[in-house]
Amino acid sequence: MPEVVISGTGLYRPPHVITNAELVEAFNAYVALHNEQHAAAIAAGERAALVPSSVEFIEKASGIQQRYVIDKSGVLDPRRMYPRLQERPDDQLSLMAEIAVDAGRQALAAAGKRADQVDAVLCSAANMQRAYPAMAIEIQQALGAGGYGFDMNVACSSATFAIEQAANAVRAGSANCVLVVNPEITSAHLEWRDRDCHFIFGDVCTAVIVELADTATAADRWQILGTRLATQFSNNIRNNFGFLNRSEDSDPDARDKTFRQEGRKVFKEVVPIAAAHIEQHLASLGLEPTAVRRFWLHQANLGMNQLVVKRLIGQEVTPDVAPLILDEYANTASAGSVIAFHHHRADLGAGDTGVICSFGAGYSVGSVVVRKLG
Ligand code: CO8
Repeated sequence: MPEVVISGTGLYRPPHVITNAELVEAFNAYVALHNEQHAAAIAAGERAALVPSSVEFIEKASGIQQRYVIDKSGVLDPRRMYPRLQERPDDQLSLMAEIAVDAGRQALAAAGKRADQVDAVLCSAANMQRAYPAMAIEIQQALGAGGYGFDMNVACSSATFAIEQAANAVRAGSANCVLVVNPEITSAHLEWRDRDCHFIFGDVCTAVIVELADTATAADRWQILGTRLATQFSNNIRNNFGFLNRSEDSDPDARDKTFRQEGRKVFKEVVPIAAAHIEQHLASLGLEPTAVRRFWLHQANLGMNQLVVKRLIGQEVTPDVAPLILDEYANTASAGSVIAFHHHRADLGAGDTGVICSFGAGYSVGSVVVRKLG
C-alpha cells in the first residue's frame, strides 16, 4: 500500500467575534421582548415564560468563551436572532465555496502544491448550502483543481470521515492529491432563541491536503498510520430541515428545522463510545494511548474532552496532551478537531504520534492516527 500523508492545513476564520456577554445580552433582550409580547398568555398559563441565559452557566457547562461568525448584527438583533446573509446570483461564487476556497488556498500554500496538482476535492460539512450542483465542484472550479469533487455530510464527523475517503482514494490510486474542505456555517442552522443551545456554535472553515507520501514536498508532513470510522443511530442530535419540508406542508421556522439536542444524554453516551473507539483503533495499530503525544479532539465541550482523554491515559489532562480551541471558536461542528490540529502541532517532533478524533451527531466517531515525519 502506498504511504499517505497530510501535508498542509488551512483555516478561514470569520471577521466577527461574539463574546458570551454580548450573546447573553442579546438573548436576554429577546426573552424580555417575548415575555412582554405574550404577557397575557403567560399570565393565563397558556404559554411558558422564557428564562434568561447566563455567562456563568455557559462557561461552566461548556468552556466556551466566544465564537466567530460570518454575520454578527442579525444574530444579536433581539427581533431577528439569526444571521443576515445576502442571497447571491448563480454566477457569483457562493458563500460556502468562498470560505472553502480561502481555507483551501492556505492549505495548498502550506503543502507547497499548486491547485492544478489537486485531483479530488471533498467538501464535507454538517450543512450544505444547496442540494446541487455539489459545492465541491464549484470549489474545484474556483481553485483551478482537476479530477473530481463531491460533497459529503456526517455532521460533526464530516472532516475525519472525509480524510479517510481521501486517504483511501490516494491508496487506491484514484487520486494523488486530495483537498478536503469543511466549511461550517453553523450560525445559520443554530437556534439562537433556545437557551439550551444558543451558545454552542461558531462559524469557520478548515482545509486539509491529503497526498501520496512520495510526491509530498512540505517540511511538515504527517503520515496517516490509520483511520477508523464508526456510526450508531441516535435521535439525540437532530435537525429535520430538508427537501421534503415543503411537500409535507411543515412550518419552515418550526423548532425541529434547526439544530436540537439532548445535550446531557449526548455527553453521557458519547464519552465512552469515543474513548473505546480511540483505544481500539490505537490497539489495532499496536499503540498504547500513553504513547500518544497529542489528542486533537472534537471541540464540543471541555469536560467531555477531559473525560475522554482521562479514560485513555488515566491522568489529569493538560492542554499539552489535548489542546482546547473551543474557548475561542466554540463548537465548529466537523472543523473543531482540525482547527486543534492546525494550531497545535508545530511543537511536535519527528516520530511523535497524535490522534485527530471527532464525535457527534449520528452518532458518529472518526479517528485519524498520524505520525510526524522527519
Ligand atoms: N443559561 C443558564 N442556565 C441554563 C442555560 C443557559 N443558557 N441553558 C440551560 N440552563 C439550565 C437548564 O435549564 C438546567 O436547569 P435545571 O437543572 O434547573 O433543569 C441546567 O442549566 C442544566 O442544563 P443542562 O443539563 O442542559 O446542562 P449541561 O450541564 O448538560 O450542559 C451542554 C449543556 C453544554 C449542552 C452539555 O450537555 C454538552 O455540551 N453536551 C455535549 C453536547 C455535544 O457534544 N454535542 C455534539 C453536538 S454537535 C454535532 O454533532 C454537530 C451537529 C451538526 C451541527 C449543525 C450546526 C448548527
